[in-house]
Parts: sequence; C-alpha cells; structure tokens
Amino acid sequence: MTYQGLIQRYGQYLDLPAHTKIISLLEGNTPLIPMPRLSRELGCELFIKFEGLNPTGSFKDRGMTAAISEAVGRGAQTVICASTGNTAASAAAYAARAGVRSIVLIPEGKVAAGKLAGAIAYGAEVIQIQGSFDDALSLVVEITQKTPIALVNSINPYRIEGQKTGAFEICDVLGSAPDWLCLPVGNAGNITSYWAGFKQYQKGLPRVLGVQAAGAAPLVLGHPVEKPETIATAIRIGRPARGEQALEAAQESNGRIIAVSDEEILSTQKILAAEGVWVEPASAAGLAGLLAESAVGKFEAKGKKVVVVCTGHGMKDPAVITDSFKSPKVIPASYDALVELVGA
Ligand code: AN7
Repeated sequence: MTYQGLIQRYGQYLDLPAHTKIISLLEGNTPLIPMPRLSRELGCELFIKFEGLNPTGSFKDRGMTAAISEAVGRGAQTVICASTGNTAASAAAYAARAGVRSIVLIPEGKVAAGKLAGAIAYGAEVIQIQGSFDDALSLVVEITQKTPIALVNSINPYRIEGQKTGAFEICDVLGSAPDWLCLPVGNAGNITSYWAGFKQYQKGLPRVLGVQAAGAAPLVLGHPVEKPETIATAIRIGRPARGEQALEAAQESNGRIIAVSDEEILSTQKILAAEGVWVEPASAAGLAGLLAESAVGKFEAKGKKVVVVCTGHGMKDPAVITDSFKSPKVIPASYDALVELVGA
C-alpha cells in the first residue's frame, strides 16, 4: 500500500478520540540521513532526521495532522495558534486542506520570510502582535477558553500525540532507539513528544540533549526570559509551555538541556550545509549543542549512534544566508568573461 500519512501509519499508537477525521498531507516518513564526514570527525555514527522535508517544511506537520484531524472531527470551524512561524504555516496548510478558517498570531517583525509567506499562501489570517511569541500564546489561550475557536499550539495534547511519530520512525529505521537524541528546544513540545514516543514504543531509550539559544534559554537559566532574543527566531521563546516536561525528559533520560550562542548556531548551519543538508538556524541548534559538548569532552562518542533532529528547512529563512553574503558576481554574457572568472 502506498504511504498515506502519519495517522494511517501510526494511528494505533496515538491517543486520538473516535471522532477524529483524518486530514493529511502525507507528512512524516522523513529520511534519517547518514552524515559520514561529521561521524568521522566526532567519532560516532551520526544521522540527521531531516524534518525540513515535511509538506510545509517543518516537523510541525506531525502534530498538526493530529490536532486538525481531531478539531475538525468534533466540528471546529476555526483554528488558531501563536507562532514563531512554522506552526503558523503548518496550521494554515492543514486548515486549508480541511476547509476551515485559520488565524495565526505572530510576533511583529520576528518571523522568517519563508514561514510568513507560507502562512499567507495557505490562506491564514495573519495577525502581528506588538510583543513576543509568549504574549501571543497567552492571547490565543484566552480566546480559545472563551470561544469555540480551537487551539492548535502544542498545549493541545493531540499535537504531542502526532509528534511522537518522529521517535517511532527513528526506531523503525534503526531497529532500536539511538544512544543520543539531540534537538532544539523552544516551546518544548517536541522534546516532550520524542521522549513520550520513545517510552511508549519500547525499543530502548536515548539520552536526550535539548538545546536552547543562549538569548532564549529559560530552561538553562531556571527562570523565564522576558525579552528573548536570538537569530534563531523559531526558538525565540522565553516561557516554554512544556518547560517542566522538557526538564523531566532531560533528567529521566540522563541527558541535559544546554544553551549555544548565535555564533555557534550559524557556524553549525554552515557545517550541515557543507554536507548537503541546509536547515534553518534553530534546526542547527541540536548539532551545535552536540559539537559544544564534544569540544569540552562531555560527549562519549565511541560506538554511539546519535540522531540529531533538524526541525525545519533552510529555505524557511533565506535572509540569514543572503544578508551575510555579497550578491553573486556579475559578468557580461560572454564565454571569455566566464572562462576568465572561473579560471578553467
Ligand atoms: C524549526 O512555530 O514554536 O520546542 O511557533 O520552528 O517544540 O517549540 C516553533 C518551534 C525547533 C522548537 N525548531 O520546537 C512555532 C514554534 C524549529 C521550530 C522549534 C521550533 P518546540
């Protein structure tokens, strides 16, 4: 049978109510890409779970198929979310597919171009908030408590159910859980989902390395961050809704949550692109964390299988790349000019 999406594939493991009406864009089934050069350098067996290859370009589609399927199944006609961008694009796409209205609240001026364009293209009503993601989340929580509008942020338990499938896929491809799982942490839905997924699937448990951006690292600092700031706008979050669960996942798994600088995030983005995998800045945080731990001798690499979850595609945030480069050279449309330039 051809692939029919995550709820068809893993529905038996997902706690979804009977009224769920499947809305799918054939999300999931993303590749676990071996990284031979990085593996050699680190001395471990490293794979990238490339979530940028989901239908809307990020891991959010795993949870969104579940959340929208549940909401639409119980008759919701409007869905809403707060978002740093990827949740917005995903909610908009699945709402469009279901034929319902979507409203997305984003922090003014802090959403990468590819995400904003996606949300608009899929037909969401996009509202900019003069405030942070955290302010936007408080607003959508309030409106969904007082109206029939359905909340599709990862506070919604069905988002977590759907996102567990990332862990299932990794176990199915490797035959068992890896030794380490590294991933970025923002609102902390994904780390919560992976840990729940590994525990449920019973194919072994990884140690979990959660990585925040230094300017938005409430779980490392131990307190909320009022004005989070980082180039990795996806994880520019100061009050993670599932922060407690993220800390539990790190502790129970004998892992940890650490922070990396924007410089480390950007240099790691380049390292990944140099091996053919272009991810958005936030998505480089997981590997940046692993490299940092390795550099200070806190990562025992030998014989270890490591999966780094790269949560969103590089095309989501083209400005991060183009702003840091001069425009490409311009030459006349002549063969001589070309040969002179390339030196062949
Ligand atoms: C690429 O889209 O919060 O820790 O509103 O887009 O589960 O929040 C995005 C988060 C990592 C962090 N990588 O995941 C949103 C949003 C990318 C992301 C995260 C996000 P969580």
